[in-house]
Amino acid sequence: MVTDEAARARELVSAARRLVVFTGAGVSAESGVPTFRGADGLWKSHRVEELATPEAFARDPRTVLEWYGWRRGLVSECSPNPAHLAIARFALDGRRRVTIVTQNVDGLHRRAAMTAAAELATQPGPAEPLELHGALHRDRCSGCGRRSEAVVGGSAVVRELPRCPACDALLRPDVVWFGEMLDASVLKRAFESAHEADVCLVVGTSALVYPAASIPQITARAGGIVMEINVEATPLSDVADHTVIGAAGAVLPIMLEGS
Ligand code: BV8
Ligand code: ZN
Repeated sequence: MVTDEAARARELVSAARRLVVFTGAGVSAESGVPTFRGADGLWKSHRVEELATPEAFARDPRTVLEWYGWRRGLVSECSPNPAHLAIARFALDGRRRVTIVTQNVDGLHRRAAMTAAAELATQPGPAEPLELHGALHRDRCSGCGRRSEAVVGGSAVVRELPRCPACDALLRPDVVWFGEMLDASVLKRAFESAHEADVCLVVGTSALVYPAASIPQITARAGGIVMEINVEATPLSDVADHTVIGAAGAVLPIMLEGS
C-alpha cells in the first residue's frame, strides 16, 4: 500500500534532476547485516572504544581483527536487498544524475551496482557508491598504506597477526575508525554532490556520526529537499522536508522504480 507520503515523495523524486542517496546501516538491515544502534545493534553488545578506534587496534590488534573477521564472515553470507537494487537501477537509468553516498562498509551497494549493470548491459560506474567509511572487504597496511583484498577466513580466530608483504607492518581493515579522518577527496565529492542536489534521500541512518551526518544538512542549506526513509523518527526528522516511515526494502522500490 503506497502511503500518501511515499506517493508525494515519488513525485518529488521524479521531478529532480540531481539527487544524492545517502545511506546508513538501515539500508542493509533487510540483508541481515546488523545495524549499530538498533535493538540488536552492534554497539549494544560491543564497546566502540574497544573495537572501532586506532587506540583499540594499537592496544589489542588481535581482538579488533577477530571482531572484523567475524563481521567479514557475516557480511560474506549477505546479499543486496530490494533497497540496494532499486537504488542501483535508479542510478543507472540515465535520466538524472544520482550520487550514492554510504556510511556502510559492507560492500552491498557495490554488489548491487554490478547486478543492476549486468541486467541493463551497461557499466556500473554511476551506481558505484562513495564509501565514506571505507570497506570491510579490503585490508590496509598500518605502515605504508598499501591496500589489498582481505582474506575472509572461515573462523574469525586470528592465529598469526597479518603483516604487510612490503614493509612488515600490521594489516588493518580499510575502514575509518572513530577519531580518524575520512578520505578527503571522497568527502569533498560527497559534499559537492550534496550541495548541488535537488533532493537528498536519506535512507536508514540515525544521523549521529559526523562528518557524514552533515550531508543532508548541506543539501538543505543549499535549498534542496531532504527526504528521510526510516523505520522510526531520528534527529534528522526535524530537518527533513519529508519523512517516510517504512522499511527501506519496501519503500524504495515503490519510490524509485519507474519514477
Ligand atoms: C572524525 C566504520 C575527526 C567502522 C564508522 C561530538 C559531536 C560531533 C562529532 C563527534 C563528537 N564526538 C566525537 C565526534 C566525532 C565522531 C562522531 O561523529 N561521533 C558520534 C558518535 C558523536 N566522528 C568521527 O570520529 C569521525 N572522524 O570526526 O575525525 C578528526 C578531526 C581532526 C583530526 C582527526 C580526526 C569518523 C566517524 C567514522 C566512524 N566509523 N564505521 C565500522 O563500521 O566498523 S561509523 C558507524 O556509524 C558506521 O559507519 C555506521 O554506518 C555509522 C552511522 O551509523 P548508522 O549507519 O546511522 O547506523 P545506526 O545503527 O546508528 O542507525 C541505523 C538506522 O537505520 C536507524 O535509524 C534505524 O531506525 C534504521 N533502520 C533499521 N532498519 C531499517 C532502518 N531504516 C530503514 N529500513 C530498515 N529496514
Ligand atoms: Zn606496508
